[in-house]
Amino acid sequence: MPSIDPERLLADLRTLRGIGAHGRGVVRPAFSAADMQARRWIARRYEEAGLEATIDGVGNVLGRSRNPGKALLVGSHSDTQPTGGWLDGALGVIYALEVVRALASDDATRVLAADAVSFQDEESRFVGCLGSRSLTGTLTPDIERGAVDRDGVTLADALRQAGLQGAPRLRVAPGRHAGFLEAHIEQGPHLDDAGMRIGVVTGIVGLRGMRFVFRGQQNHAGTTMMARRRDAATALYELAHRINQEFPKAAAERSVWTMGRARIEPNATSIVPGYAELDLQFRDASEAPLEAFEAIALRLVAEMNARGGVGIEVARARAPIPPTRMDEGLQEHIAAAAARHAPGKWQRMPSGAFHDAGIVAERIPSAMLFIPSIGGISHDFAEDSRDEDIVLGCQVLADAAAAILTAANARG
Ligand code: HGY
Ligand code: MN
Ligand code: MN
Repeated sequence: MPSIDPERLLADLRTLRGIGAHGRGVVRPAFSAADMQARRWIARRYEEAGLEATIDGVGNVLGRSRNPGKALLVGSHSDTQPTGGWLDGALGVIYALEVVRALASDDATRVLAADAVSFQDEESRFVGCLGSRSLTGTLTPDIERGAVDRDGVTLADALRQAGLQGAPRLRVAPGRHAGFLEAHIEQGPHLDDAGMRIGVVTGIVGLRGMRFVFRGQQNHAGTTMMARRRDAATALYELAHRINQEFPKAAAERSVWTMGRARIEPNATSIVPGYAELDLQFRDASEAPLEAFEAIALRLVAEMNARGGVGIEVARARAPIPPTRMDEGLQEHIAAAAARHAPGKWQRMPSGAFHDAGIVAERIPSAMLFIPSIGGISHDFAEDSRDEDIVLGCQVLADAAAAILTAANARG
């Protein structure tokens, strides 16, 4: 079986960490100067590993193997959240590079074709999983049209600033890939709490987002009597409170919802706010709770609008991501490799985070491997994993990749 090079793996992860470094964390939002610098570096590393590297028209970096036969796509994303951890996405991107090099250095696997990829904007600066949607042909004009970030920068402007506008956008070649493997940090506490070292992902949550816009009347905070107010912020607080009251009644075991972005204008202590925005995001492993949450939110808005005073509009805040099952056959290869390298220290589990694999799975059989996140922390500069778990995860992925490709080529 192929052997990874732990020092080379850790060195490349640390080099990538240094691009956009911010204390212990990383700030490398999609299309930022740091993001594009990282992508150019990744492309060079792909070429040095013998792949044919391309940065495409939405910023995906694809390293295509020159070997014949069925290929395996391996990778993740190298863009980060505004306050990103150093491993979210980066782990799977560098694992893919190391798997390519490990396969190439073993006589039994050097002929196998592993393609490596770093997807763009998985973190939803503009469109969640923009790159994997584009590569798999599920990025519709409707999703792309009007994509704008939280500072009002449009996707079109970001593409222009990154020098990508007009560059060809790559698509996966139909029938080329036997599967897609994405390794990722768990970003939650389950593996770390259980003392487990490898997670074999069974499914990825689906996600929806809604944006509520509140239009009231701006006025003086001292002279405007309470009965006459049309306070946009008070309406926002009421809706948020009622969502937190009602959603638990429709929640399933792993349902989550977050209201992590709000805007109150003019955001001044002596002014009754006339305008407010609230973003709601909710996730679950199946569609039914997502449907129920959306219906509850719309019902609450209708009830508040019927009272008058502040008008509430509902807009789609992001392209929905459906819940996705991971491919059973690919899972078995990851599980077999985990049992070999971490006997008794691996488990099957769902993913509470969404991932590019959830998008790619619509076109190519996909599977994921997790390593533990220390304390379950992620989307925070404090995100971290133990070196020994990082190394173990990559070796398990390399074994699984070799087994999948060997079986795929044996089938012809
Ligand atoms: O939010 C997520 O689940 C992913 O980490 N972007
Ligand atoms: Mn991620
Ligand atoms: Mn993330």
